[in-house]
Amino acid sequence: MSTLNYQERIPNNVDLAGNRQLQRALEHWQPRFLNWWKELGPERYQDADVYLRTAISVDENGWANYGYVKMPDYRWGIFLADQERDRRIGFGDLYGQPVWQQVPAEFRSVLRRLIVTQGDTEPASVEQQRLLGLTCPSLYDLRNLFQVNVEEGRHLWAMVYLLHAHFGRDGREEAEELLARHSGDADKPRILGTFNEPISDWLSFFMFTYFTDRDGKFQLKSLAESAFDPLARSCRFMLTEEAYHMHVGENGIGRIVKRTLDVMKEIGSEDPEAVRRAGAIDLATIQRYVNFWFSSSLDLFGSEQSSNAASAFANGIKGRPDEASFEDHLALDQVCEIEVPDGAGAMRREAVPMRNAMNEVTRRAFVADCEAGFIRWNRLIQKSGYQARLFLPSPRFRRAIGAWNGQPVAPDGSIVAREAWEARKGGWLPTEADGAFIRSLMRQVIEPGKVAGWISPPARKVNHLDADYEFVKFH
Ligand code: BYC
Ligand code: FE
Ligand code: FE
Repeated sequence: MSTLNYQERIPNNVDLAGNRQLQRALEHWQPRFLNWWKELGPERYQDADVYLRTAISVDENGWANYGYVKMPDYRWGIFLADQERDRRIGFGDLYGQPVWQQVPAEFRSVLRRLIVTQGDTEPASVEQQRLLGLTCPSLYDLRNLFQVNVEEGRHLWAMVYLLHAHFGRDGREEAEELLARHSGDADKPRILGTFNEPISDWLSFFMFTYFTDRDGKFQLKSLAESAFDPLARSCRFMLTEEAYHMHVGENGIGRIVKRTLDVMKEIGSEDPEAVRRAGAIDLATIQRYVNFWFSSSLDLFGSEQSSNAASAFANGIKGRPDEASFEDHLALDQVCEIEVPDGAGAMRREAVPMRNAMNEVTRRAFVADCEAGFIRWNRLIQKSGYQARLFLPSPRFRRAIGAWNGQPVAPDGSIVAREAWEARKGGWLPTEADGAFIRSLMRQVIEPGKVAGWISPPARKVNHLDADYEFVKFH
């Protein structure tokens, strides 16, 4: 177990003190990060004391440290999972060779691009969520939001460390750019589509943490296999934080569903309008938000067929999630069957060399992982005696990247006429009216123990503390 050094300006377990030049570069970036945080991080609450968890070591028990912190004083730092002795490359053409502690010159630009793309999503999500505190449904949820936000801030630090430590001047410039692009900015948007979508309400926040943070999980799992060992170790530690973000999403959606079911019982009706009049979110609207965020998150995996992905795999740069669970780590003579539109309004199957289909392999692992929450939520619905079910739409629905980009596919996966798609999309995706209704529910509740009417009280505790604890103290 390695203990983190908290005495320094930048807490770390990478012996920053032993590398003065790197330390100076990061100390130069630190005030810029803080300026960005104060300007584009959580609105209004920079002064509040927030009951936050801070990692004090990189093993499982290192998370036990809770206390009140003002967010700008959070100990953001650089933590890598412990180094594995004699670690070997686990896949691709270089299988079995020792991993790299330095970046090989021939892979420099592709590694930089992956690290920048990963790094870009972290501050993007903080920007997307910056106004949510103003409409939090409870102090408990407000704390959870801020916990997610500071950890995404740390994920940015993780990638900036790699850029500074291993990519010289280019890396330092990229680190500046990570603070210069902004979510939704017309001139300098964030790199990936989903990270430019507004998250202006808490239903969207829970969908985002359920689906989009889960993309993070699978991308980090793929990068945790990388032959570039510092990247692999960085991602392994980030994954411990990611699990919590997805919990926030799963529990949040579960609490919304539970409240909706309670209201349906109370009023004796499943009618969406009646449910809305009673101040809860009807299941059909929840489904439309699922359809939106799931389809958007699927695009984050890239095209089904990608030569970028094939060469990243061949060269040991990016593996499959849980690479050890596969039998053949070379993936040379295998194919992957994918579905593509046949150009005549139907679907056909195509066999793609496995290495070129790595994005699809990762996406399928993601889709399977998304199911767990639905089983739980549908059990709640079933137990309440209702027939309705929430479901994942077809992965071909509303895609903007890959073979199905722009194809008129219904949530059940069938290809429909374009006019039919346009005519029916209001039943499949959140409408303006849905957005206005959801926003009308978003009123801030900050009395300890109180919860807004559209979501049921939390069933889980924070560090053994009940839901009426004063998780955030205002000044
Ligand atoms: N939007 O060959 P292709 C997280 C680009 S989430 C816009 O199929 P490739 C988090 C692509 O870049 C995890 N552009 O793609 C969650 C490429 O551009 P170039 C984030 C897109 O290279 C919540 C072109 O299209 N981490 O951590 O195989 C809160 C051709 O595509 C999109 C990563 O993404 C899109 N959706 O793979 C906070 C890991 N999709 O080269 C944080 C790092 C693709 O033609 N990134 N394009 O200019 C990667 O591994 C890869 O870059 C991708 C795409 C998986 C994104
Ligand atoms: Fe993250
Ligand atoms: Fe996350």
